[in-house]
Amino acid sequence: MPWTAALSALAASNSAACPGPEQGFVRLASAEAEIAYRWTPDELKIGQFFGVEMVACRLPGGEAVDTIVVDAQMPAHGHGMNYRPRSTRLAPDRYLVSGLMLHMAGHWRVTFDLFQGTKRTRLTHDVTLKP
Ligand SMILES: [Cu+2]
Repeated sequence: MPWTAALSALAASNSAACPGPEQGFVRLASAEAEIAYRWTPDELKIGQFFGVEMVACRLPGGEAVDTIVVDAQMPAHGHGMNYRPRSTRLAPDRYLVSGLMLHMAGHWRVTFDLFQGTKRTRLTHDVTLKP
C-alpha cells in the first residue's frame, strides 16, 4: 500500500533533520528523543564560558519543543555550575544555550531537558575535563 506508507512517512516527519559531523554536530539519542548538538567554542576548557547549539531531531508526540534547558552537575561532588545559562530559540527546533561554565576538572553530567508544554524529556551526556 504505497499511499498509506507515504502518509505515515509524512506523519512521522514532525521534526527537523539532524545535522551531522560535517557541521560539527554530535548526536545524542534516547528511546524517546534525539538531538544534535555542538559546543561553541568546540573545545571545553575549565573555567571558560561556552555555549551549545542544538537541533531537536526526534521528539515524543507531535508538539514542537518550546525550550531546551541545559544544566551540568558533578555527581561525585554534589554540585552544579556557578552560573545560570540562557536559552534562545534560533529557529523552529533549533536552540542556543549560552553562559555555561564548568569550573572544575573532573566528571560532569550535562543534562538537556526538552520541554514540550509541561512535558519534559531528558537527555544526558557525560563530559570529563582534564586538569
Ligand atoms: Cu566538583
